[in-house]
Amino acid sequence: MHRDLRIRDLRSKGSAATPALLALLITIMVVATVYVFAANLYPAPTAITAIGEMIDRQYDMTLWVTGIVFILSQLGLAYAIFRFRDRGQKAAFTRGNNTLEVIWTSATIILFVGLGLLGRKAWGETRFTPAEPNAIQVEVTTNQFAFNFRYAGPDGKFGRIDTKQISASSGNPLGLDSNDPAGKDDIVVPTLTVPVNRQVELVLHSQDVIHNFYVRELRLQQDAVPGLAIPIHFTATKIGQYEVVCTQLCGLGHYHMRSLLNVVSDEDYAAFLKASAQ
Ligand SMILES: [Cu+2]
Repeated sequence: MHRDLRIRDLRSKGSAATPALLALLITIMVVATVYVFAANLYPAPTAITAIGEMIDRQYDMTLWVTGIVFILSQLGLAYAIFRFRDRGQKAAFTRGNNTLEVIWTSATIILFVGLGLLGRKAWGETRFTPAEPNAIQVEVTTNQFAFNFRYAGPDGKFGRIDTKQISASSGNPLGLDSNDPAGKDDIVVPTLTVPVNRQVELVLHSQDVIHNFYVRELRLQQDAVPGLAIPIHFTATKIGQYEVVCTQLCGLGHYHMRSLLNVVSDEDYAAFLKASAQ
């Protein structure tokens, strides 16, 4: 009995300083993270499609939900670190709490499945809904390290491609078959020009490795894969010039694989087609 008491007295009571410091650091990290998002330090460029706005709303909703969970869980962690610090007490064994396990597992499932269901429209509109029949067709061909955009020209028909005739140095980067009259009026340009408020369907190709077509303002990003013709569509609602970038690390020149999207008025689009057809 006498010996036990002595041992208890000698046992370390622990220090409040270390857990207090860790709890404070976690709280500062939470405040700093919330500030970065709340102050909107790095705002995304304004979306120029209706689907882009839908995606932004979905993104905001996801950020709110995950933000609240992040704040509560991190502050809870800070509280637990300080509250249950070593005070020299005997450690208690616990097998956990099944009710709590069920509650937070179910809550996580409901949140993630719920967000997925809410976001399905924005996703499905570009991926599973085919383009309107009267959408403007543009073929996008990527290679190391450039984009080429092909319009069907006045006849409305894309000419045949003969891969043996691909020769960027002689002005035929896509390999338009010189024997196919439908290809004679095809327009091949390094930048994409589209009219405002008209649906545009792009069909993505790659001549070598996997590239990507990404325009931030369209909130549209799609890989171009060799051997595949991948359709995507969009309707830009704001005239302007936007950057097209490749977001796949496609080789040494990847960093300068970029082009431009010009969203123009109907008149300017007609003028562009006319000027390019010559
Ligand atoms: Cu690329």
